[in-house]
Amino acid sequence: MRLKKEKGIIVAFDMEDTEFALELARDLRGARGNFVIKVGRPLEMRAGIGILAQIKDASELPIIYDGKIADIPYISQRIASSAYDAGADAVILHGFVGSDVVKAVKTLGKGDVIAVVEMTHPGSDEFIQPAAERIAMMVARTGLEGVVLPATKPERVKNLARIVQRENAYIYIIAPGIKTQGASPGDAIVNGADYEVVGRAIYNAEEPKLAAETIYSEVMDIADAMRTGGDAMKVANAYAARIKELGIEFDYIHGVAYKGIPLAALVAMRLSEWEINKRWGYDRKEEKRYGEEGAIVGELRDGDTVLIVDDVITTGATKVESWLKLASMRRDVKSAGILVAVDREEMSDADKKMLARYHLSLYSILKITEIFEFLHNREIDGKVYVDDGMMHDFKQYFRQYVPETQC
Ligand code: 3DU
Repeated sequence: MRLKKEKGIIVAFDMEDTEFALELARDLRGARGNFVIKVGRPLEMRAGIGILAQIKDASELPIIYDGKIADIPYISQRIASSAYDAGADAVILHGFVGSDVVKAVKTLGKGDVIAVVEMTHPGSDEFIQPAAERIAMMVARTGLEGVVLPATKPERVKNLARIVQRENAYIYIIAPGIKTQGASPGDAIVNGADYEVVGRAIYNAEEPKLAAETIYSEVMDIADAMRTGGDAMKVANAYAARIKELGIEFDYIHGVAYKGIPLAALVAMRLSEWEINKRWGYDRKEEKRYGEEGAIVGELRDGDTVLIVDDVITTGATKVESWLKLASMRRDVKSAGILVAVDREEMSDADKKMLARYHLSLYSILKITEIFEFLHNREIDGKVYVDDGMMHDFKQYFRQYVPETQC
């Protein structure tokens, strides 16, 4: 079973409890979303390499053996060969060991080969990052099926994805570092990754299957809704209509990186068609030291009233961060509030107080409960997206994770 080049979640199985691993594998078999399982060394060392076949049988999903192989060609090839024989559909090796190792594993021809190009941890900047562009080029030229790039460094994902895909358009990109290591679901995918890797945020969750499905839906949200020009226009229409309906007054519309960026552009454009012609801009994630100044792109002026747009709101922390940046750039900047497509209704009282402290009123087009109620047992294009089972899971999730005051 080869991995397809498509969007999905790779669930990292780094737990040490074999029984729990098999239980989660069984659960993922029927989970809603596109999932792959990656077995790491902590589990393999406890359970033995036979765990690969057991997990594959239980889940019926593609299995990656993440041995992060980094030895001489002869030994690397033997490790990879054992993993394929044990049921792995793909193996992960380190790219920094060089092209002879990469080729030795590739010539086995027993399954996909995925190479680590750059890593998420700070130490990766010491030796690996300076060589990452060259590693990327080498692994893509060798014809490997996949590469690993760090989701915690979106600019690096963007640059390195461009390099590998210039050499090989079919190569898939997998990006770890989601949630526990700080990246948000979707950050890597909007920058060119195909799969995002999630470990602890799933297997340490109270309900791992539900956590996997929730993260999958977060990854797929607005990027998916805006896949074509026509769809993007519908989304922009909905934002612009809501702004008019609420009568929000503002001078400048700001898109929070990353998903807010196209939104700010599209909404500003749509509003201009209704003679509401405003300045707009967006976050620059990495500060530029020349040319256009610093942290944003766009013309923010002293005294501006700013409307912030983004796709969803969970805790509001990224919106506050964006606002503080804008407020520190110009004098007397005022807030017109935040407009999102979906309020996930997960904000705690402390989160709400934080928004109130900065006078950031929250507006949304839809609330998550409204979406589920609308979709419940409703057939759309021949498909029911929210059946009774899913509604039950959603309510359970809501009861468990959403602060009391909102239930
Ligand atoms: O942080 P998490 O628990 O979601 O696990 C991340 C997984 O991705 C874990 O299996 C780790 O070995 C792998 N990984 C990185 O975290 C960072 C890298 O640069 C490469 C792989």
